[in-house]
Amino acid sequence: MPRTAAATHCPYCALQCAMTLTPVAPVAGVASDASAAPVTVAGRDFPTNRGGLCRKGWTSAELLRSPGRLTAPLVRGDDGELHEASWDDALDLVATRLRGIRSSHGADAVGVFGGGGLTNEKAYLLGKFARLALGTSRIDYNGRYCMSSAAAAGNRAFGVDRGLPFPLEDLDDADTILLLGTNVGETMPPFIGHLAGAQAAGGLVVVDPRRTATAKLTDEGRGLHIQPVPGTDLPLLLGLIHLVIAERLIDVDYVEQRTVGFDAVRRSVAQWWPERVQSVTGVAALTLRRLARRLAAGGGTYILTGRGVEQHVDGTDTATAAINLALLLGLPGRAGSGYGTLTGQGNGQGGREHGQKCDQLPGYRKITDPAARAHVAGVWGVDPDVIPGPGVPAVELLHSLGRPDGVRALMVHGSNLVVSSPNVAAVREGLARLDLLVVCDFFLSETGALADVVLPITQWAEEEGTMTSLEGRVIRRRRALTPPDGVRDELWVLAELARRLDCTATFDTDPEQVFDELRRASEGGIADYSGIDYAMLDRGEAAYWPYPRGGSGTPRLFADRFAHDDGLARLVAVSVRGSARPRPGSGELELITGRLLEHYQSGAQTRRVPELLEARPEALATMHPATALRLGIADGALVELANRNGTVRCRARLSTDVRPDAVFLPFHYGDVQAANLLIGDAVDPISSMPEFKTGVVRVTPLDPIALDPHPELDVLSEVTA
Ligand SMILES: Nc1nc2c(c(=O)[nH]1)N[C@H]1C(S)=C(S)[C@@H](COP(=O)(O)OP(=O)(O)OC[C@H]3O[C@@H](n4cnc5c(=O)[nH]c(N)nc54)[C@H](O)[C@@H]3O)O[C@H]1N2
Ligand SMILES: Nc1nc2c(c(=O)[nH]1)N[C@H]1C(S)=C(S)[C@@H](COP(=O)(O)OP(=O)(O)OC[C@H]3O[C@@H](n4cnc5c(=O)[nH]c(N)nc54)[C@H](O)[C@@H]3O)O[C@H]1N2
Ligand code: SF4
Ligand SMILES: [Mo]
Repeated sequence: MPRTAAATHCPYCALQCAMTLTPVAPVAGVASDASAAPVTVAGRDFPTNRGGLCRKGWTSAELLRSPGRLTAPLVRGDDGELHEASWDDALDLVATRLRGIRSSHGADAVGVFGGGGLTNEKAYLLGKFARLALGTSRIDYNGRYCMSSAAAAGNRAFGVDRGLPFPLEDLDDADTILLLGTNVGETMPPFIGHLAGAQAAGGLVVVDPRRTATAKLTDEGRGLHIQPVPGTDLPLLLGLIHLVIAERLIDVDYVEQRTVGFDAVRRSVAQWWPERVQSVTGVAALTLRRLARRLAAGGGTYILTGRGVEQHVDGTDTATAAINLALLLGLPGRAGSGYGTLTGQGNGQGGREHGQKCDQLPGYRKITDPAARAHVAGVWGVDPDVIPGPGVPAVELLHSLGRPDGVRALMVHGSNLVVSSPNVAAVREGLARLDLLVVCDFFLSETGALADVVLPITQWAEEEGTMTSLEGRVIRRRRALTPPDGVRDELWVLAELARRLDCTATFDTDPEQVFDELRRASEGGIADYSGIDYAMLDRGEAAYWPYPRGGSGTPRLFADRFAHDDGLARLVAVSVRGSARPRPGSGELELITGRLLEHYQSGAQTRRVPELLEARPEALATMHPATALRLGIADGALVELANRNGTVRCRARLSTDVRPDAVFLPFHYGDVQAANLLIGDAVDPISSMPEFKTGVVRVTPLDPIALDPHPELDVLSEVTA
């Protein structure tokens, strides 16, 4: 085991806080606890986290020797149970079954579902594996649930999708920061250090239907919390655009010199005068006027979006409206001001650049572009015709599971999709219809538990690689310790399967070699990594893409031009579609889903950390006490949340932080507590983003006696035990 400390980054979110992992030396004569963390975690100074970590980061090492860690492949036997198997047997079985399914049903009968937590190397190799070893077009990933709307809006407006076109430190000096639908106080706690300047200037503005930890940062004159009706951010932003135009607050020179499309945008907001916006969003016209003037006051203004405004069927248009507002105020590319979106997953940025998206080749290239295909085919040493065409986005891929002409075998790398996908009841049925489900993971997640074969892999502290943070900065993940016997590196798993599938293309298993190949594949693309190498990252150089060979990268994009050929940004007129949002009927509440500080995503990892599970053992439906009183629900009572998609059973928590017309449910839990039982199949027509943040539910108290015996109560008592 390496005994020196490793300078690496957190396994979880896109802030990628820097940490140092130091192996724990065994103490002579003292028996060590096999499940104890084998490394200690310390925060490391870095511009984004400045030595800070959140509770998830501090406890991350506990997963390395967690009792539930998988250390041998699992194969489902004739008895219907999963049994340990050798690697050779498990991989031979997967390869044989994949070949059979492919020869009977065609290459597109095999699907791949990737993840934004994979290193750049894994994400790149997974895309190559799908296209060459499986020959399938059917690959997509969980970033579709996360960044797709913001990405679509950014590409459309700026010609490039780098979440933050400036370093986080730039926020420190801002007078005004508008946070739209993001709760960084819980989702990226060290981030809030960068809000202190705006708070001191009284200019932190948080738009969230809940009074979140982040909203509370605006208390005592440090800013403004706006609590709109959920799902009304688009009219809210159209109203702000109307106001900045009507009150002549726009930066006329900037709009003339750096953008196109102003007239259409002006016309499109004509109808959104403040009083009308007030009637739709519940936000007072006076507040809107104050906000418009504040945003235009100069002194440094930033507008940032998060999932709260993006995960709707009009998410791309809402992000576009936020960009339009920023462009009219002349913010993007101006020193000390800007627009950005906060990428979520650890490698949510790099994961959306190197080919696990159904329509994409490495370097953020379009799979339909003949020149892109020819370039990548050259790097891969294949004929361009061998590379399949575009596949289908995640929700459509999941709909096709086990259907005639659909996907019959699915490989999952980095997602617990039976908890985190919309309409999880239908996803469970789809997975049950499959001929083969293969899950690569370090724990038996809810999805893994349904698999035919589970392949155990190394965790972050046991592997080398690169991640691209929310700033578009490429950073090094470094190995701090030897993995347990029996687990394998994911690159090795892909290479071994490719070999067994007789794929003649190269599948390197050394991360640095894979990165070197990724660099060549990305060369000349939008996300060009060709000038970045491990040696410079190891020297501590800050590398932001695009970073062409022989050139350099920059933390600040757009200073002189945008990425469209003419260098101009596009103002794109968007409008409220009548049917975009279901409205609650009588007896119904707006459903808000989102995150808690202690849990990460589907909870597959954090529900296995004792301290985090203890802090947040079960899903709680949070509602206003007045609403609860009206519905006859006491604090802590069992409730049922139901709509036409499904039913969730959990306990209620009462808090005035939620609007009286809404109920908040975190999505970190499985079984009967899975929030996504309540989320339907609708997606944004441009990005295919599911509407995780839009829904209506009927909430009713459950009589515990009448319910007995009900299996879902066992689930609840198990987690609370
Ligand atoms: N603790 C923790 N941190 C995480 C993660 C995690 O699972 N747990 N996941 C990471 C990932 S992948 C992501 S994408 C990020 C997400 O980070 P955020 O975007 O900050 O997280 P969410 O909680 O999904 O949503 C943010 C807020 O949107 C609000 N919201 C809901 N509906 C609406 C609406 O209609 N309008 C507005 N304006 N707001 C609304 C919710 O009340 C919520 O407070 O977090 C990352 N960090
Ligand atoms: N209702 C509702 N649903 C949501 C959201 C919401 O706000 N509301 N948010 C959505 C968002 S933004 C996101 S990002 C998704 C995320 O939801 P998921 O896609 O389910 O993400 P995770 O829970 O992080 O699952 C990752 C799985 O992969 C494993 N894993 C981690 N690293 C690796 C690796 O390197 N290789 C492999 N093979 N496995 C690995 C983990 O152990 C875990 O089991 O959920 C979405 N679902
Ligand atoms: S904020 Fe994100 S990256 Fe930082 S410690 Fe927490 S989970 Fe890890
Ligand atoms: Mo995400």
